[in-house]
Amino acid sequence: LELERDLSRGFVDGEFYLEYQPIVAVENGDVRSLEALLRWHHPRRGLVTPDVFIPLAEKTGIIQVIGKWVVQQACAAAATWPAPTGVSVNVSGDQFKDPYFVTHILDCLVETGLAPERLTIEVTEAVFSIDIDLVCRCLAELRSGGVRIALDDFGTGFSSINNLRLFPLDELKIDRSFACQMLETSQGAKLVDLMHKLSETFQISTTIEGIETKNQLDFIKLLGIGEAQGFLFSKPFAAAEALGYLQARL
Ligand code: G
Ligand code: G
Ligand code: NA
Ligand code: MN
Repeated sequence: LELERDLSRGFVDGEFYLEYQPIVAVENGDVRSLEALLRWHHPRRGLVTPDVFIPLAEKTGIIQVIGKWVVQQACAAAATWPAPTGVSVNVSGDQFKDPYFVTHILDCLVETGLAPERLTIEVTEAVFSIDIDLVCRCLAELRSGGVRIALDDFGTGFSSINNLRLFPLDELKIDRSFACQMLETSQGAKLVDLMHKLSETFQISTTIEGIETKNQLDFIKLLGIGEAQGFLFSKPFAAAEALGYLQARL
């Protein structure tokens, strides 16, 4: 309850900030995008993670305001990065309820000069429990504006294969829990292969999260998975480090 009350004060006081984590091409390690990850430095509790505060921000409704800020910050940052490196932004289902959700994102692109194809909006399957028609319409509008759409945490929670058919998607992110199990059991490996094939069937590119070891990287290369994210490549880093990180890899 204390955290819930503190959200809006903390936001106004500038306690929220973004970190970025690379999404790389499996074949050559090229950085395709940096995923923006929201953090809250609480004055007494220290770092509060999004798993804790996003549900609270949804409950209080302040997610709308914070979510807008995240898109704005991420687009402004990415506009300073060497093209074609993109930025991936997580959005909460509640943000779709804002009638200006799509307009705001497209406006951010115009204002920052970021090419739309350099922005990826990440949604989880939870968004589909909001209002399927609304979400579908918004995603289609964003996509026709050139913005990419990724389905995050695939394979967990509300997963339905039908979502791949119903929603306009460019990227499927296999949840990191699958990367952990991948080399432990043959079923784990088969599941990852299957999800990747499913994604290919729908002409969607595959990203796997949570790659931590060289063995895991070798295995996903073998499967033909296009993109990956995880501690093997980089942990999330401060926004101020993003440009240097990218320039060092040119
Ligand atoms: O990086 P970390 O483990 O803290 O991320 C935890 C979860 O929080 C992830 O599922 C991530 O998608 C989500 N998340 C991170 N930043 C944002 C954000 O800006 N908005 C929303 N809605 N979710 C976010
Ligand atoms: O749900 P989402 O995929 O957006 O969550 C991103 C979260 O996963 C971040 O908190 C990030 O720190 C964490 N993460 C990223 N890469 C790895 C990894 O290789 N291993 C583990 N355990 N966590 C990771
Ligand atoms: Na994400
Ligand atoms: Mn995820």
